[in-house]
Amino acid sequence: MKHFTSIKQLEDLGATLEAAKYVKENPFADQELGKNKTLLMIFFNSSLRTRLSTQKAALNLGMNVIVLDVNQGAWKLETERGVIMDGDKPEHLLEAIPVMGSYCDVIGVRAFAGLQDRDYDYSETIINQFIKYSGKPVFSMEAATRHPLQTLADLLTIEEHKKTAKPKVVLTWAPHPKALPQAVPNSFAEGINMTDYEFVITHPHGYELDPEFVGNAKVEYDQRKAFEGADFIYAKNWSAYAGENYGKILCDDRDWTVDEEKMALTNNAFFMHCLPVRRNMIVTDGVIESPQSLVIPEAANRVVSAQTILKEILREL
Ligand code: AN0
Ligand code: CP
Repeated sequence: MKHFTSIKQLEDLGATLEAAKYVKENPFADQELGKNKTLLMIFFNSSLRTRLSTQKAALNLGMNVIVLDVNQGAWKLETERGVIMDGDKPEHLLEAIPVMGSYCDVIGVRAFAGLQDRDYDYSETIINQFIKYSGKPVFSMEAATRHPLQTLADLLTIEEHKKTAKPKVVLTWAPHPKALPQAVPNSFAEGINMTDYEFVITHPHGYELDPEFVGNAKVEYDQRKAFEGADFIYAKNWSAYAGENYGKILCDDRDWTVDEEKMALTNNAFFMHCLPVRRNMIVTDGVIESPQSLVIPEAANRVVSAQTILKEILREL
């Protein structure tokens, strides 16, 4: 594997999940693989889990790790080509990228959608520039449209907890005070559509995701109806994708918070969320603290997903 920006790049999802299970049971089996190799992790946005779990995964593989927070301590970077740089940004990404590439063997990039310009975000301008100009393998630590390391951890978590071969998985929109990208729900939908699980997406009118990611999922606008018989509830907020409303919050519908009453409609479903989560907006204290909540093992699986992908990348260096 050269670059990893989408779960769809996995040739055989089943084989990758098996590889992930091996990594989980044998975290230090490949310590020679990353010896004298350097991972550079570049953050344009904040992170807790991705930062720590990817670093831990690289250390498990014997790699050295450098972390750069672009907005704290580095020169402010211009990202648009053709701009006359007379403003507050002293350096262009087009120099910074090959320079950063010269200091490492593998690059991880976190660059969220700006939510201002859909075409700019959905063409993945920033991570694609890293792929084009760094000369090194690049993987996404959440880019504008996808969060594939999260998705791989989510798929592994479902695989580990499912009680039937084809569980009913429900992706539900939930309220949040700030506009958030569609990357996590897009990527989750992309991943679930690679399985044969029953898949339902539920959200208020206006929050339809890009049809490319929705695929054959059933879209149900009645959240309670969607929850009926569900085995997994995957909650996430996202801002609007469609047309003029791109990046906007259309409603602050607190009726969509995942609570005990709605979970009672499910088949004793597990609750999942990628974190960070706003309690009593997205999900009640009672649901996230219940025995059915998988948020902690799901986050722990982020080490496993990062290590599985890094291993693949290192093998081809
Ligand atoms: C981000 C998002 O929704 O994309 C990161 C989630 C992993 N969440 C926030 O900014 C709160
Ligand atoms: N789930 C996730 O990616 O969390 P962070 O934003 O804390 O990295």
